[in-house]
Amino acid sequence: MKISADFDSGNIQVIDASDPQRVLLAMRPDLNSYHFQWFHFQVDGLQPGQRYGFSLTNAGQSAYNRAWDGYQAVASYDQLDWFRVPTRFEDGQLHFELQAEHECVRFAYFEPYPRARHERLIAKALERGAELVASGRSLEGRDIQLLRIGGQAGARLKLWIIAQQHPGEHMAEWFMEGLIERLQNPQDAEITALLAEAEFYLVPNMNPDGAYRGHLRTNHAGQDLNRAWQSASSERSPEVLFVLQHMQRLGVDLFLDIHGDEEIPHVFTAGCEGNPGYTPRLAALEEDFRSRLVGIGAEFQTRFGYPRDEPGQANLTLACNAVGQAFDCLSFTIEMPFKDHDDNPQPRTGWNGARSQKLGQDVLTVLAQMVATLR
Ligand code: GEM
Ligand code: ZN
Repeated sequence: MKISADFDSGNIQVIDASDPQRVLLAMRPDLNSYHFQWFHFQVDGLQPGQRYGFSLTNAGQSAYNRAWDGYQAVASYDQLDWFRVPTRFEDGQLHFELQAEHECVRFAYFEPYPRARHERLIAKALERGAELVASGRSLEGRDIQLLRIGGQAGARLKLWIIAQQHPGEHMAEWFMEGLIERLQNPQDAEITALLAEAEFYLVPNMNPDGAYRGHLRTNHAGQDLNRAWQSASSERSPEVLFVLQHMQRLGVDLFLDIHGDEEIPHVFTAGCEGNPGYTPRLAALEEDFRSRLVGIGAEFQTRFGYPRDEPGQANLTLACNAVGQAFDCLSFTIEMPFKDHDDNPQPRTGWNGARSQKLGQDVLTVLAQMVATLR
């Protein structure tokens, strides 16, 4: 049996692979940071029919160590169909097992969004008429594409959506893929009407270095990008600086920042209720967005989420709060689960890429309904 993680978004260290029933592994922390939770590795040389067991021995020390309860790891034989495998968290270790059906399998924390797929997503979007507004550079020199879709003469609003500031939150780029696919469908009447009023500024992946390196939360400098929106710098967070400069140049009428949550088994939003500039207008827009997303039958709910910030107590280093405050616009963090959306459990896959894509498309329906009210 051979275990490897030397590939895009790979992360694992082998401690002892001598017992195939209990292979001992550890997650590697983000470079220059103490965070870890993401894992992704390949096992070759399996014997079909045999049962294998794997233990992440440092799960109890991970960034969100309370998140393992109710969590099931994902596996795939072809890197297209990802399914959950029996998993339990016990004595600080995460144990999962597989009855092998093929000689080679991959395991991951969540269905990975590959960098190669990112390149195809960008190329296809450009072929279909998206414009590359600018390309930022990560610390390691990877491209951070800012796309514009729309841009029709009468489109008065600028709607911004960014994803995967936290590199282990791969559901975020799946969401973007679904959203871009729908935005570029010329047969979609709702989208045609929306694009007559608004143009979209999209950053499908904010943190390509972290994603490539198999990080959970930070970039190459160990910086959590979603804590850098008051202090963006070319040394530590050029990814954020790039987007902020274009926002200041172009303006923002709506902002969505797409994330995944390790712990909560639901899709939810976090808003700007703690911002000093929060107003009844913004509160009404938030309420309208949430109730419409529930109303159209999207996989979304409003009962579970983060505790609400007290008035004036928002952390303005977060993108959602910083942008909402600076541009006086509707601004949300959208959170999808690593586990499942328990309002609509799907045990074979849990929450996955396809459900994230669909959520991206459903959010567009709500934006189409609300576009006249955003500003
Ligand atoms: C988040 S986003 C937290 C938003 N919270 C409030 N109260 N507005 C983060 O950056 O920690 C969660 C995530 O990473 O997905
Ligand atoms: Zn996040």
